[in-house]
Amino acid sequence: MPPLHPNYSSIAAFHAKLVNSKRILAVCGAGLSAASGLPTFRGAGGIWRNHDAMTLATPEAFDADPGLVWMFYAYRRHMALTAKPNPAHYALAELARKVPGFMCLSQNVDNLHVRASHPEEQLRLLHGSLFRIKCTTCDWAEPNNVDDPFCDALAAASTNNPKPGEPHPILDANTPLPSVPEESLPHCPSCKAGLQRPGVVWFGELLDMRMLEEIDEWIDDQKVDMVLVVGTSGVVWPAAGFAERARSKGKTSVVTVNMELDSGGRGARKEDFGFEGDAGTLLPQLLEPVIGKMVMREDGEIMWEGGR
Ligand code: BV8
Ligand code: ZN
Repeated sequence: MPPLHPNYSSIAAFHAKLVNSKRILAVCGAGLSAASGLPTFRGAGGIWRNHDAMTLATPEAFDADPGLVWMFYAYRRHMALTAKPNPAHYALAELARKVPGFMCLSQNVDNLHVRASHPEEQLRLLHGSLFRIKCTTCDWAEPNNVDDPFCDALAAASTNNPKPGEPHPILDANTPLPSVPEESLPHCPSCKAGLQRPGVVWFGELLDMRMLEEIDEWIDDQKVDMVLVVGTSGVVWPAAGFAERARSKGKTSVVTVNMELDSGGRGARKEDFGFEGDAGTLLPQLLEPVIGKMVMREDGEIMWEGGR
């Protein structure tokens, strides 16, 4: 279905808008980390053994079977630690350094933005982090725990796939999971009573209210020139609502970067843009006039040539 207006996927038209944009918001989802090899929630990646990932990301699932939910999270911690930030993470971090009026909101809990040295004052992790650990009962928390395995009882989640190219045994519903009794899981070192749990926001849980207020203040402060909506299905609230809120101050370009532009631009306004493909490849190209060309030095250091 042809886009409704000629500029929708025009990189030149997008670049013309980008270089004049002072306030840019990004709302990122699991598709941003796909190029780093991490599965998204929808599609094949969304199924963990025979569980829909969304059903495991709830307080009820954790209460019912903390061992199973912890095995799911321990596996995702291991995957995220093994993964590396991709060029899109680095491009967003460089955009933050070059555009002080850029704010990145991410739904991802994989810590890849932080590992790409994204300036922390221009990053909000809406749904927490796999590497923040907190107590189910008191306010004890450990901000950055990267132990892998997380504990002995969860060691099965931290093994690399013995048969690469085939599903990891832990993903195979026919391979029984080692049982993980609650007493084998780490308890809170402070109150002793609570269990340690992943410091992520589960479905049905509130996001950090102070953070939400800050985001609303940032959006409402002045006109937002551009919202980059990167690799997200836009299903989860309140994250899905920020792009429209940003429009309320005037001509804001909503720029969708997604493997599948499902609506093909239908419903897009004439100031909007849409680019179909892998965010890991597209984003560095789209942001080049401001961030320059990404160069990987011999020592693995990422440099940027040109740009602002
Ligand atoms: C809350 C952490 C108060 C855990 C996650 C209205 C208002 C408020 C709440 C609700 C509401 N309506 C419904 C609710 C309840 C719920 C909700 O939104 N439900 C949905 C399912 C309808 N929201 C909540 O519960 C939130 N809490 O608001 O509290 C409240 C509570 C109840 C009722 C009312 C009010 C808390 C939500 C946070 C949940 N925690 N993560 C964990 O990770 O385990 S969400 C989790 O799923 C991820 O963090 C992520 O946010 C989400 C998955 O979404 P995406 O990131 O978009 O990923 P997805 O796989 O869906 O899509 C990937 C996209 O990438 C696709 O479009 C694909 O095409 C594209 N793609 C793929 N590859 C690439 C690519 N794009 C580019 N390049 C590629 N290579
Ligand atoms: Zn405690």
